Amino acid sequence: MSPDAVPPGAGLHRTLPPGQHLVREAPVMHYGPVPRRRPDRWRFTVGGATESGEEHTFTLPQLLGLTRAEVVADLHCATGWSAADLSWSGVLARDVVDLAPPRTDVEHVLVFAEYGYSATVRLEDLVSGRTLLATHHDGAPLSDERGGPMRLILPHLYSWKGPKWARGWNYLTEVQRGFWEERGYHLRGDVWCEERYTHQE
Ligand SMILES: Nc1nc2c(c(=O)[nH]1)N[C@H]1C(S)=C(S)[C@@H](COP(=O)(O)O)O[C@H]1N2
Ligand SMILES: [Mo]
Repeated sequence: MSPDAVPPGAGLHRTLPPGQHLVREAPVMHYGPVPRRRPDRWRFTVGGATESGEEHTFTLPQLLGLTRAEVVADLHCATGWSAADLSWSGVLARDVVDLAPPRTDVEHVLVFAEYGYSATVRLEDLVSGRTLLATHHDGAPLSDERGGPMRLILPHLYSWKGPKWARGWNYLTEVQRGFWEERGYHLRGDVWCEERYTHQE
């Protein structure tokens, strides 16, 4: 058991997804360096197969002006740890989809972040009522290492599907695999169905 694993009986009695163990705190985990903030240049871009055929771009103040939403959710890393009851706030990804809608034949999006990180997400997962473009954690703005100014929180999928430093998504009419989906991980990644690996697709 890793040092920060919670011993059985010590904490909450909760149902974890299959194959996951509870840790007290989510370790900071990502591939590559933490990007430097450039608020003046920061844009969130929704492109690909949009309904209008045009790319939509949003500044951070524009996104911060949308209706605020709060989600309490666990983080489930595909390596096996889960951190429980993290509180996030931000704006619903669904509200951004409404402002920048896809064509009717779109089933997936490729969410992208700084430095070329990306994740494939089903459109139906993106528009779930609990999918958040989070700007805050525990009431404070997201730190650099936790993905500030914005990260995607998708509670029912493994957390690799939630890019930190998110910068937009492209609507796909043909499936395109993201960073981990190209490296052996599952296209959908539902934690409750334990969809970890490509060979399970
Ligand atoms: N941009 C980016 N976002 C990322 C990753 C990454 O490598 N790059 N890793 C993902 C993975 S695998 C996990 S488990 C979570 C970890 O979030 P945390 O550092 O807040 O614990 O970030 C996800 N988001
Ligand atoms: Mo992860």
